[in-house]
This record gives sequence, C-alpha cells and structure tokens, in this order.
Amino acid sequence: MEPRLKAKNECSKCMINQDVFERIQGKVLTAPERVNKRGTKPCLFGKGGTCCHVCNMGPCQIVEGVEELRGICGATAATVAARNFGRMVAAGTSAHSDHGRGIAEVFYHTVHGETEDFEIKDEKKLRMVAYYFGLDYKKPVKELAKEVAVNALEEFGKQHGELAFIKRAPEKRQQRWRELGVVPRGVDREVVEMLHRTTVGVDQDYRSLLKASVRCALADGWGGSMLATELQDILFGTPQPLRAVVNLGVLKEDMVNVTVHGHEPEVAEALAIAAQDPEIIKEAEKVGAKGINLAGICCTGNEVLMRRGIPIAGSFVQQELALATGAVEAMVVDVQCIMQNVATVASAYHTAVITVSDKAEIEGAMHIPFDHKHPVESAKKVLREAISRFPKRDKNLVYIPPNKMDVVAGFSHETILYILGGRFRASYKPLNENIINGRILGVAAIVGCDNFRVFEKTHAELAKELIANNILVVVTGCAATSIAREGLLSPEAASLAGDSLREVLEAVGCPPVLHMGSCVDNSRILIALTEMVNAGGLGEDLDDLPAIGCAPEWMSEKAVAIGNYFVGSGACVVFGPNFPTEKSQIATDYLFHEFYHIFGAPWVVARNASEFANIMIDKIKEKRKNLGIDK
Ligand code: MSK
Repeated sequence: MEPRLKAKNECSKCMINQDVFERIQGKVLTAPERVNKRGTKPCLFGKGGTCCHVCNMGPCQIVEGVEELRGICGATAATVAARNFGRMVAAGTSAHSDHGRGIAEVFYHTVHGETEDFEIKDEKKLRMVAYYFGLDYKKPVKELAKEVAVNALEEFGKQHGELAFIKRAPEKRQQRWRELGVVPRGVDREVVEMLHRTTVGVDQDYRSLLKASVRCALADGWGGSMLATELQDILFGTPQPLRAVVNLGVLKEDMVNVTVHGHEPEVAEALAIAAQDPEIIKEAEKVGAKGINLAGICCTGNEVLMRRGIPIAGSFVQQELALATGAVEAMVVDVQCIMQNVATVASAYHTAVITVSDKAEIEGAMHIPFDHKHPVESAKKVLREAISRFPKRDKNLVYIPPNKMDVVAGFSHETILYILGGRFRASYKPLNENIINGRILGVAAIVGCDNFRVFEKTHAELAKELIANNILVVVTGCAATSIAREGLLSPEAASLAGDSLREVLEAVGCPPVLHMGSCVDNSRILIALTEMVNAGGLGEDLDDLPAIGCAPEWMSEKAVAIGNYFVGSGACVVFGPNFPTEKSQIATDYLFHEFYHIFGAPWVVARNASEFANIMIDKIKEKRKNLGIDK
C-alpha cells in the first residue's frame, strides 16, 4: 500500500497537534510540509537498497536480473542491497555503542571520584554485571565499581574472545552463534569489520554479507546497547513503575520550559538535579517564572521518564511542534534523531537550541560544551541561558495545546519479574504459566521510531489489536510515546484487552502495554525473553517462544541494527511500511526465508496496522502450536 498523502495544510503526522502545526505554517518550512513538497515517492533505488555509492565510478542504480544494469564493477542487486543493509546495521550499532561507551566513561569518572554529581544507585546490578565480567562480585562496592568500569570500557576495544554479555543468552542460542561463527568479539571490531567488508571490492556474496551483519548487530544488542542500559541503571537507578504525563500539553505557560532531546541520559539527569537547585529556582523566579519545567523529546525523554517520571513533550515527529508552541526557552540536544530543522524553527521564536555533545553541533544552534567531570555545573550554565530567554517570550506567539495523557512507565525487566512473577517468587514462571494455559497468547514488542512518511496511527492501532487478542505488548522508543499519547499505557486501558489478558492485568494492576524504555533499552527485552526461556515450559531457546517484535514506522538506521539483533537472537521481526532491501528479491528472500533456517527467525515486512497484527498473531499461534500449547 502506498502511503497516503495528506492535504497540503495538514501536518502529515500529528493530527493531534494540528492546532500547533498551523501556527508555524508560513513562518518556516517543517518536516510535514517537506513531505508534501517532495511527494509520496522517495528515490526507489535508494529506498529499496539497490543504489550503490561505495566508489567513484557510480553511484550505480541497479536493476535485479538486468546484466547491463549491474554496477560498473559487476555488483549485483543482491550484493548492493546486502552491502547497504550491512552498512545500516553498522551505523546503527555504532550509534548505540558510542552511546554505551559515553556512559561507560561517565561511569568510570564517577567511580574514580572525578565527578561528584552521580553515584552508584543500584548495587545489586553492579554485582550482577561484575559477575558476567568474571570478577569477584562480592568485593566492596567501591573497589568492584572501578573494576567494572575498566572492564566495561574494554568491551568496546576487545579484539578476541567473546563479549561478556553473550553468556546471558540461553545456552542453546550461544551454541548456535558459536557454530555459525557470529559471536561478536569486540563492539568496535564488528563495526569496523562490517564497514571494511562493504567497501568496494571486498565481500561480494550477499549471503556472507548478511550473515556478517548479524555478528555486527549482536555486538549492539548484547554489547553496546546492553552495556548502556546496565551502566545507566547502576548510575541513575533501575526503573520502577511510576506515573507520568506525555504530549505537548506538559509544557507550562508560567515556567521556564526546557526540553531535553536526543538519547544519552547523563545531560538530562544533570539538568534534573540542577533544576531543583534553590539558586537556579530563585534566578527563574527573578525573571517572573515559577521555576524550571523539564520535558523530554525522543529517547532522552524516555530515559528520564522511566527513572524520574519527567514528562515527555513529544516523540521524534513532534520535535518541531514543541518549538512551535512558542513556550520553550531552550531545547537541549545531545546525539541522535535531532532534526537539523529545529534550529530553523527555533529562530522564529525566542528559543535557544543548545548542543552539548562534542560529537554533534548544529549550524544556527548555540554550543555549550558539557563538562563530564562537572555535569551539574554545565547543566546550570544551560539553565541560565534558558532563564535569560524567558523574558523574551512573545506571549502572542504562545500556544500550548491541551493535549496530554497520563501514563504508567518504568517497566524494566526486573520490575516485570516482580509484577507478573509475584514479589516473593521473582520469576517469570507465573508469566509462562499464563502463556501455557492460554490466558496470555504471547508477547509482542512494538519498538522504534515514528516517521513523517507514515500517516496512520499504526502503533496505537496495532497495539489495540494485539491486546484485544490477549497478547501482552511491550514498547520502547518513540513507538512507546506514540502509543502513550493514545492512552494505552495506563492500567485503565486494560479494559481494551481480551478477556483473559484483562483478568491477568487487573489482578496485578498493570497496563496492557508495558513501557520498557529507550532505544538502547531494547536490550531489556532480550533479557526478559531469556528469563522466559530460563523459567521453563516454553522451549529451550528464544526462537521457541511465542514472542515477536516489530518496528512499524522505522526511520533510523538504528532500527535496522535492533531488528537484526532480534532476528539473530531468534525473535521474528516485522518491519514496515517498507523494507530496506526490497528492490532485490534475492537479498530479501535470504533475510525473509534463509535467516529462518539459520537463526530460527525471519525478517518480515508489513504495510499497515492490520497487516502487522495478522502476521504477528499468526506467528505467535504458530509458536504455540510448535510448543504443543495451542489448545
Ligand atoms: S529516538 S531512533 S526516532 S525511536 Fe530513540 Fe525515536 Fe527512533 Fe530516534
């Protein structure tokens, strides 16, 4: 199905924020308008993976099966599509993993006493991570934390052996990876090797390229991303269920509004501490504000929502709209998913876009370098800039829409263990029992981005369909925010679930859709699935489970890396509304069929919510049948 084009004066995505969108129209060009101006069809060769630009004889646009339309070097469509796919996986892996390295450095500085602003918040998790690093996990905390910091940093540059967290996967899965030769050695090594393989004249067999892409992706899921999640939990706290609010209505007319946008929680954590500082509050009051109101965008938002209950103003597609409320004094951005256009939109208002990462600056934005050894001091500098903008706010331009929604978030896999497993049993056994007895049909993950080129509310429609069919849904990333906007992250939404799932949820007071965090926190899902295998009764490996993942509106290369590590781990992934290799039937067939034989799970594509739902429900039923629990 081709994406539907909205009428010219409509925001292509945020019908809920249409009123805000209308206020910016005519002032500066926004992403929805660019979609309208560009039309429905992006470059089909690029979109389907068969545009090759790895050398200066091209770019070559390749048509499968047409000899004269191979690359100048003779590259086939399958090779080019596989190469581009591998490069996307490498880019996605590098993003999550550099995030992980960044937090490992913050962790190192903290436990070596070089920053006084953070501390160890989860000692139990520190000891668990130490165990997987092969350390004496019973040592005193301070000493152990220093060893963990060194080991964590070494995971990135390791050249040989296996990443430490590989041992967390089910035994059978580890064995399969070893037999296939896809166990990642070191995070950086796998990314570099993938880029090397895909440069001109190296690996030119789509099968070899695609298999190698799994090794690279596993270095993300069981490496960089998992390190990021665990170290963040140790430093900033492992999430627990809490109530919060999402959507643009969380901005406040009488406060200095600061949005935190990007991915790494360090800056947002420091801002949250600094925003409580009496000195800063006094400075805000001096300019006529009641204080500082922090609100999240994208995954930085998810990080501080999960741990602190800080509200989320918006997902990826709402970043320009947050500025168009005219009520934001500063948008603080670190890395990933920040559209260059935010600087342009901000210039129509009194708003400062402040870049803080030494890896990411934006023309037209203000750069305040973040001092990792003095994070709260840096955060205060940022907040002072925001406070100075408050008197410049033009009241005539301010419009904060009423839209906001209550949510319950904070479902780390440890929390799920207690809630669905029972506080005293602390096991996934009761969850498994409910799956075996059929009260819960299975588990589905809806993850990834939202996308200006998808015009339906795919995430929410799909989530509704799945829970109505008694499937427990877990969410991360911007998919979580878009589902939250529709009210599905509250315990009351259990009323939309099928009868038997509703009974289970009502007994524990749980929403039917569990928010598990940011993009790197997809690693929490890997661990939750592994715990389900360990709890027994649902097979011996991840590909036995009645569980499935999807990214219905993927946008970033990171989503490709995430999908590929789930497939490589044995969980089927449905992608949409298009697939990055689809102009090569051969490469796509390999991912959709041969991967099933190799890894026990295939990639699949779907175009809209009902197609997603049908595929996902069928796959879960198929797994139940294989397990003999399909009565
Ligand atoms: S922020 S990667 S748009 S989920 Fe993680 Fe959202 Fe996708 Fe960025």
